[in-house]
Amino acid sequence: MAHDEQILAASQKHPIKPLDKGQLYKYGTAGFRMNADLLEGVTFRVGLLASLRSRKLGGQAIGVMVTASHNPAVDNGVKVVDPMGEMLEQDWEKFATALVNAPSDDDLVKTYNKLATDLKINLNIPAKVIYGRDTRPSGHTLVTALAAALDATKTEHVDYKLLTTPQLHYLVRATNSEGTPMSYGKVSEAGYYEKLATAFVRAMKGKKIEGQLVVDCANGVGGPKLTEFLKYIPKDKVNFDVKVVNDDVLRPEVLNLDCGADFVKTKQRAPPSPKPRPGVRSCSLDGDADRLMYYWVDPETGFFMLDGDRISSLAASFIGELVEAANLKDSLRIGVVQTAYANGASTNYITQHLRLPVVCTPTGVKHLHHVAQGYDIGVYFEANGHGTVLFSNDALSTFKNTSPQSPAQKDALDTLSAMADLINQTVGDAISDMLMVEVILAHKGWSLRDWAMTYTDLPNRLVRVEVGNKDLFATTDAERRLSSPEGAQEEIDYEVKKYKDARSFARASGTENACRVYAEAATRSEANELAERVARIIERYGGGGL
Ligand code: G16
Repeated sequence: MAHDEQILAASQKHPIKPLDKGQLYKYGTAGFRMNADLLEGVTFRVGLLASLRSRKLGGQAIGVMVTASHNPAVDNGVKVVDPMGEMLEQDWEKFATALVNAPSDDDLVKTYNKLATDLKINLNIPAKVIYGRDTRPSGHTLVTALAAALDATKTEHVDYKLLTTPQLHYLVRATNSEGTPMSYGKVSEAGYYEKLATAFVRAMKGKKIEGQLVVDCANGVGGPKLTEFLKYIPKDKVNFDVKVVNDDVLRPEVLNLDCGADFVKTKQRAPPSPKPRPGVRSCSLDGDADRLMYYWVDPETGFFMLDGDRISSLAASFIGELVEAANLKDSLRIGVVQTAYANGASTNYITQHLRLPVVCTPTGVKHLHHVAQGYDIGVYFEANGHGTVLFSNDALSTFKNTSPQSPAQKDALDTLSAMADLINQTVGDAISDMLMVEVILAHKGWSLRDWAMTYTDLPNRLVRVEVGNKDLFATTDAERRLSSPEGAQEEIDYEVKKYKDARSFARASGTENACRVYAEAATRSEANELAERVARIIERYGGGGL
């Protein structure tokens, strides 16, 4: 049964807008992301893709998240989630791109049917898609377009309305694993909170959290969701004193504005509002609560940030110690995955001090996640605070089935099991990661200052460079080198050689209309200078600044 007429009629109501200068829409680092005005037709077409994907996978539920995460409020985005809560399989990104770029409604129907034929998809079997959105007002229009595509293709759908991105990932996995031995949790938002709260209490057994934690929610969906989650923690079991700030979701224009994880990471300072209280442990989420940054303002030395690299090394060291205490060091392989943005000092600390292998992948959690799955325990974080820790099924059954020979070994096994439930296994999750950090600090009896002492970051700088055409830039070697335009990499190499312990690279962002330049060097002023010089090269090769 084809859906030609229904798709044609519905598509006319949610038309695609052609891009300037014949450019094409692209499934980027995290799906389609751009000014929300361009996205209605895109989201409709992503709905077609999601229904095809569900049918291809025997009717399993596919997720669609409408969010532009760290981007400004005027942007929005749409991305697809696979049945186990992972990002859409990369082979399918080109099918999404083909549907979205079909020039007319007739072409769209042809492309849809061609994909069904080529991929041997039976259009008569049931399909299911579940979806959610962040707090951006444009989300309403976009989910309406999405639902129209799902109706046109006779796809069952569930609208979970406002969610953090990781909650949607959780719900996709919970839906598809329901009633199986691998059930991931109850299929509801409350089920997510219950799972996290129960695991948090187990992981905190016998430990205490020191002082207050101030959480900046970027004025995004994480604010109300964190407030809701906190109600699930039994006060008599864990005393977790959290002050939620920047949780205004009623004024859309303040989303990610001068606050949030991306602001903290790129500006390397605390959000100006509310005025930071010296010495207080603080963290920031981003607009859809999948990234996390810790920091405090020291009364003597000023602002200090603990980013994704720090969270990664903290998690790897703690889990490594637990695995050792559980006597499982020889049976479980632990690995760490980073991107080129990882500070060189963190990579050295992990390889030399923790003695764990590190793999570098291109930007985008979809890449890191995939590599981390190759380990029994795979720790992956991007420097921007996006990441998680994955436990293989083998690791999980080892924690459960090992008979402890001592109380210490039992404690380690219990804590490992609790951590595996606490840490979101589908995608980086700022709320779950925050709980993980709090557990580790409590177990180690550490303040943020103690955590910061583990190693010294190389001074670094990240610059956003607007260019005429970012598509001119292509990379190689896990984005550490430019393969085009010709000559640009040689110029970068020439600049890098002038500085001690320096490293720099440039790449086109997959979520913003800009390039990013990263530089590291022995001193702060050298890192800044190198970043500026490389930024000028990129501007010149990219067709001039805008
Ligand atoms: C998304 C991706 C991240 C990526 C970030 C920036 O984050 O999920 O993996 O690091 O974009 O990507 P790019 O440098 O290509 O713009 P988020 O939090 O915005 O969804």
